[in-house]
Amino acid sequence: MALPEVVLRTAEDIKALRVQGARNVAKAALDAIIKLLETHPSDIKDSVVSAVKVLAATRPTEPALRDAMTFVLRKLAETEDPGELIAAIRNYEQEMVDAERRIAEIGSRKIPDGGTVITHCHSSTAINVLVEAHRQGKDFKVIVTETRPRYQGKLTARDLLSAGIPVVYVVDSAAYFFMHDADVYLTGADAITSDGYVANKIGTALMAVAARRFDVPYYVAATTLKYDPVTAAGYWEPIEERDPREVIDPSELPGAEIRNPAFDLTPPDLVTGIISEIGIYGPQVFPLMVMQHRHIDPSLEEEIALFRLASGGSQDS
Ligand code: RUB
Repeated sequence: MALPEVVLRTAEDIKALRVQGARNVAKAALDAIIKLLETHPSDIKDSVVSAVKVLAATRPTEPALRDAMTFVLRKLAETEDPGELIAAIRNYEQEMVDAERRIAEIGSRKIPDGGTVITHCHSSTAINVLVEAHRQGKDFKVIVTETRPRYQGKLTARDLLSAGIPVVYVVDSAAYFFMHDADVYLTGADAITSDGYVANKIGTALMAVAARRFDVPYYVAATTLKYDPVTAAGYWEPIEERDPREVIDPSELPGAEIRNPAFDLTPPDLVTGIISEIGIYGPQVFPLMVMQHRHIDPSLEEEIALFRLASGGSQDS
């Protein structure tokens, strides 16, 4: 069936990074489903399932997006009443907001008054932590890396400046140079695997290595939705490889292979703690806490089904 404009437009916006950051991506997908239910309230089953397939496949390294879409499918199995579905989705979105608020509260305690924080990319969750620490009257500055190739660091710098937080904006390759000025390295996360690896914007792991070199603690601000349950079933966290033209016009380097991985995986031994809505835990303990907190069925049937759908079965050989 032909999908309504709102779903296709949202999928395009996510793919083109006009909507970016794991939380924003999951919310945009849920909002598109709400719009679909509002505008096409009859015979919803096929249209919602098709929308979920398209939206879940927009960005592969996003368990929060997949969790949101799994939630929609689970609710759809319970009710096909558009009003009830919309209410359930709004409730899920509110839980995401509440989780980020709790993370901001917990994480703000790790921001040193009079200190310096260094961050990478654009994470709503990490920014909330910094804004909350500032709201409490803590005085600190944030070193923000520009985050090539798409310069998400500019978004972070703008958000922090508009909250009144001093920003030092630097190129990615200056991260080592500035790391020894930092008291804390703080980022968000796209995915956390069952063995404690943290997927976040490319360059995050390199900065974690630098942080370790200077004994700077590395905290990851992430809701429990970032835990990727399918990794416990042996699937690899997929790493999205984007269009090489984001890096350089290939005609400038004829013959060169140009690669553009969007994320890297920081190993657990470089992560001090994951700041989540259920508390701060080491990356090895975090998966267990999430499984308990979210009552995830260890068979992972629904999660694996959507993962296979979203990834086009790329790991099923
Ligand atoms: C964004 C990114 C963010 C995480 C977490 O990458 O790496 O750190 O998505 O964001 P991209 P949040 O710009 O490629 O989406 O904390 O907002 O969920």
